[in-house]
Amino acid sequence: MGKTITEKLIEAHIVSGRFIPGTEIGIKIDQTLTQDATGTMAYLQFESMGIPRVRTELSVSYIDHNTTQIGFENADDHRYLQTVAQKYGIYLSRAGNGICHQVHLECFGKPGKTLLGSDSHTPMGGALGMLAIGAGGLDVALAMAGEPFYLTSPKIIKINLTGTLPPWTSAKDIILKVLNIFTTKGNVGCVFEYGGDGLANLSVPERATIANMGAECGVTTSVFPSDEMTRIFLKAQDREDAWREITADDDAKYDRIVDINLSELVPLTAKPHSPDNVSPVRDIGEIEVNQVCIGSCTNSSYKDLVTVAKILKGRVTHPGVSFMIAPGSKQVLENLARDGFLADLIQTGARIMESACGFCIGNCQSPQTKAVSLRTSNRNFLGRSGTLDAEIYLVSPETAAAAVITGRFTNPRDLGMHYPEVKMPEHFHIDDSMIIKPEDTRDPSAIEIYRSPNIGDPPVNEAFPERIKGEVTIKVGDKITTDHIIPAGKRMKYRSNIPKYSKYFFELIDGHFYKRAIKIRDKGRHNIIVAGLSYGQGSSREHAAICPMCLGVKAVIAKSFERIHTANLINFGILPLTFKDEGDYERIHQGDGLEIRDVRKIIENNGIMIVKNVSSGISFEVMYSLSDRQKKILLAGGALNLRHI
Ligand code: MIC
Ligand code: SF4
Repeated sequence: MGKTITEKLIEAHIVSGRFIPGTEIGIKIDQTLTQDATGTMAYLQFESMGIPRVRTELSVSYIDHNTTQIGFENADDHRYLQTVAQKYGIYLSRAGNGICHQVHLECFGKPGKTLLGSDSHTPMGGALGMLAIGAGGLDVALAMAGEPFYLTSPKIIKINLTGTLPPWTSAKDIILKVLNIFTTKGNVGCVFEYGGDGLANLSVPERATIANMGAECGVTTSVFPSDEMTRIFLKAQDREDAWREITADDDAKYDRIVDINLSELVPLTAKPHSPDNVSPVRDIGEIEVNQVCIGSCTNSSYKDLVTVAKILKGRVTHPGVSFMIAPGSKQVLENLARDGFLADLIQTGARIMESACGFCIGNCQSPQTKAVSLRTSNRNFLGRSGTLDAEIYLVSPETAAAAVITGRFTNPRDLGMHYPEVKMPEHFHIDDSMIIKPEDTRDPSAIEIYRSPNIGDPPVNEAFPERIKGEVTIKVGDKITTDHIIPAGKRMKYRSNIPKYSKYFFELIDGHFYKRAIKIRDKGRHNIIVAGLSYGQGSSREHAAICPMCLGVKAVIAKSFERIHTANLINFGILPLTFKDEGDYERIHQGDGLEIRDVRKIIENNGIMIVKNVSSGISFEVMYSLSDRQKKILLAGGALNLRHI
């Protein structure tokens, strides 16, 4: 029987288990990436493993998230990361060189390879025919130590693209259509594999926007074939030798096939506060726009920004709009400058920002009170911009540019212009001098790792208790994202300082959570979180599991969980449980006392788990899904504990 691309990639890397959807397999990881906000913890964990040099084909440490540098913390973290990279044989992409996913695509991605990254948008590498997966920092540290990465054999959904994009629509509209179909919940354990005639006109950067935002649907990853378009892109990057063809067999079998006719697409937007809240732009009405931000890892490629420059040439930014551009990488910025487009953007009044995450993670450029902000980024979760009552809409670069001119939400088709034709250059100007290579360091053993007061040791947990006895510290609803759980933005500089960062746990939902949790923990009782559907959407940040570990959280009971967050909870010794009867969610309240007896024994023997609500007297059954490997990790109190036993 023929094979899908996903099966081919997995089978070439499988080291344990068998590819049967729903069962756990281990795969060999060829490449890893980290970014600074998740990287410091990942490298502290790697250091604690006592391995002299990374055991991957390639590992890259990017500095792109915490580059605002208010206070000493970010700069100290950067220095730490640089010395770690030099000591352990890791490439370091310096601050200013660009956003990890864009730079990885340009400089390192290779068709057919596996890539594990401590960032949820790592699947962007799928645009090159890689199996690129996002994970918590500890899983990436383990991969750097040469250990396999474990995942559930996925179901494979083919997204069959036909037709051609009409003028004024682009890759963002394709992925917003996908989000409209699949939503942000219910896709755990699936891979999106793209195919169909519609691919013929989609360049790698366009595919990258689509693969990147598959993360919003919660899929394990998204995969594109490695075809002629891939070869053209790699050649333009002076890396044609990295190319090899990878396509699905004609008779490959998929779990589901969904057709999207590109010719029928119209400009789309995701309204506040979820990427799946999708509407045609024409249905929004001409509401006033206060801010436009173009960039992030999703739409910051050369083609995106040249399209914007051509739409805006000779125009002036509307007086009601603050207009930002953050090019995805130094390469993009430099090529825009050399080809004259940067001058056009500057003339328009664009505020040119560093090639970094910046506004996307709420690190800067928070909009005004109750602002309407149009962004080409991938997430519009409540509060992520740094302004709690701002209304963030996700749009294509074309729709963003239209609002820069008119100051209102505008269907770009109504601008009355010809749609600018933009071709990708046959060769980019390439200068990778902002990447420090392992071979640049003569004597790695002589490198002394830089440590600062903001960088602690990786926190340690105790073994999992015999029984859970504690309180529902908080009860939250559906689609709680990791941005709700532990905010980034101005708090992100404490990523290397867990005791400090933990103070902001659930800050956006309940400012008193921390004090309550400490009180319960200090009474020798456990904290328990109760949640609705799709708990832990969004980011891969393992701090959403490390901080609660330090606050004495032992279990999260939810209607359902997202993939990366589940793995992170287990890695830090917190038990993810789901309601057997979702109706029990209604019968449980914040402050209720809960008890699970013999919890270790039940897990060891695959027994039925009953939670006793001591406050109401009601008992209910919960489910857990743990492989033997995960049971060992959990019972040891986390993956690092298990390694050190
Ligand atoms: C994000 O887009 O939310 C982030 C910031 O890139 C995160 C990683 C992090 O929290 O550091 C992600 O996507 O995993
Ligand atoms: Fe950075 Fe935003 Fe991309 Fe996350 S989504 S990696 S914060 S640009």
